[in-house]
Amino acid sequence: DKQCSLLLEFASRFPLPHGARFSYGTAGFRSDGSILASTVFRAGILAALRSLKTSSTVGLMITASHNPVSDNGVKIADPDGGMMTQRWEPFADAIANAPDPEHLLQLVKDFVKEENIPFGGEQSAEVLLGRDTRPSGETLLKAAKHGINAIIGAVAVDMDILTTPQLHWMVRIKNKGMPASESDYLSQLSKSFSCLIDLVPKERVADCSDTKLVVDGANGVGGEKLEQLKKMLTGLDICVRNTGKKGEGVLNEGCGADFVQKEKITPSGFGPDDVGIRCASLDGDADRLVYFLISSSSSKNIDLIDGDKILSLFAVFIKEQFDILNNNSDSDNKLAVRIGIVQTAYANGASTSYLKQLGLEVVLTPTGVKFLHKEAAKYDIGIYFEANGHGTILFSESFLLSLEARSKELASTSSGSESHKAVLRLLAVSQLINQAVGDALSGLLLVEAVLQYKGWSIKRWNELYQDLPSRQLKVKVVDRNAVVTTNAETKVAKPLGLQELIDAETAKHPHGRCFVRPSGTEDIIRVYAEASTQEAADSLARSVVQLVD
Ligand code: 16G
Ligand code: ZN
Repeated sequence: DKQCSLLLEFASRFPLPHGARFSYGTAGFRSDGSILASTVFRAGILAALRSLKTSSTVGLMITASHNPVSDNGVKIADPDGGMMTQRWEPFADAIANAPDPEHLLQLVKDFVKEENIPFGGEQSAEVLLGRDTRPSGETLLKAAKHGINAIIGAVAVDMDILTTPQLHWMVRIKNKGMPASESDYLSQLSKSFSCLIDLVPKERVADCSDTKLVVDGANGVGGEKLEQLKKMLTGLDICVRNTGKKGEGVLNEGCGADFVQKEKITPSGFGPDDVGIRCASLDGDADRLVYFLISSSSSKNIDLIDGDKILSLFAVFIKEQFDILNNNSDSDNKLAVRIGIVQTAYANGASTSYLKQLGLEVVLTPTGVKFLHKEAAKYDIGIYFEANGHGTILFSESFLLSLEARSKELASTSSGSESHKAVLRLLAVSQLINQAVGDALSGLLLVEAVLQYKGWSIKRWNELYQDLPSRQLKVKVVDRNAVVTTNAETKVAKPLGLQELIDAETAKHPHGRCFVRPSGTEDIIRVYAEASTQEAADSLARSVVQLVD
């Protein structure tokens, strides 16, 4: 019929590159940008089917995040703005690797039958498309459009260059029936930020002279968007470097959140003049954020303030609002809340101890946003972060309703009271922070607002706890899947006996902690070790590398 011949015709224009294999990993499909057209075309089909299945708008983002500029990738955002359901990943893999148009069509036909997808033009579908600043993005975006247009009834809406979290936000907000353009996004962020700043206690405003912030934009899309956002903000003096403008440098090269977090040295464009100043780094698609402090002009070393410490800052702030609220309420009017902190095995042990000491519930999940996000969604307020700087805060719908009700009640009984302000701050956080996915721009504004609220310098923030020395190494292996982990990647299940060897090695090092896991993005095994001294962490990591090799 018409649908089948359309799909066959379009597919024939995007042949599978010879010998290539694609897998929808932790962050979607990723590869060299030059061989991705067929994959992105097929991801377009996937997105259109996802939209048909859910009768909602979905998103398709073309980015390879912190990877080199020649790489690219594609991932799908589900109707709630989160990552595409894992249940569909096997189908994604299957169509990406279908050898020819006929096989592709057959896979699609089988799948729509199995999933009961209204197929053949009975229903309409909508896919929002975004891409980062990579040069290969423009052609790949066209391939995605073809994929979407190969499904009758599906419409592609090109949102042009966006950060990954902007696209996820738009999908989420659009499906709530609210205005979801880029300017809606920017105004929601700037409004909720200024609301938080207005709620900074008067006696602390004097401590907030330290408004200067220098941001490394990774020469990617984030720098460009931050330039736009900063025009809408007051009370903050933001200087963006590595904006990606001509002549400033190459995307992610010697800069960006991934570089800064892994290398722990100053990114390009930063130097002795920045000693003592609050600095932050975004990654190439602006879904990761880290802060850093250059403490000496004679060294490239930095004090890194990673995702764990951003998480801790947020946790302190949110917990404090509940303390204010509940200390000022009589016993039968307290607002019960379940706050959950979600980390991965990469979280520095010192951060986990610190958070537990605050009396918070901490759980670990495997690496990858989809796992953390899902766990955080189980709480009234779930705060998740990976050490690499990806994270956000989730408020459950029902808890937001009770916060709003409380806010109304307080507005009539004790407007302007400390309790009222605490509730307003929490509501502003729920507006500022991107609830679809980790977002460096909204995270950065929340960090800035909380620092002003606390009257804290970056140095004071960094002193919340002291990171345990750690070391990450990688081992090239023939088959990374030979290593199978369990307990949120903290233990090895296979090969048998390896965990006992790691345990024995770890026991030799004071405060030792060590785990190994197959990377979800590269053909390697990663080794992480932590101990009371850097030498011990290094030696533990090195000995465990020997065990894996
Ligand atoms: C991807 C993940 C990130 C994770 C990283 C681990 C998303 C959107 N991104 O970038 O969360 O930390 O992979 O990489 O899920 P690895 O498996 O190579 O260590
Ligand atoms: Zn990223």
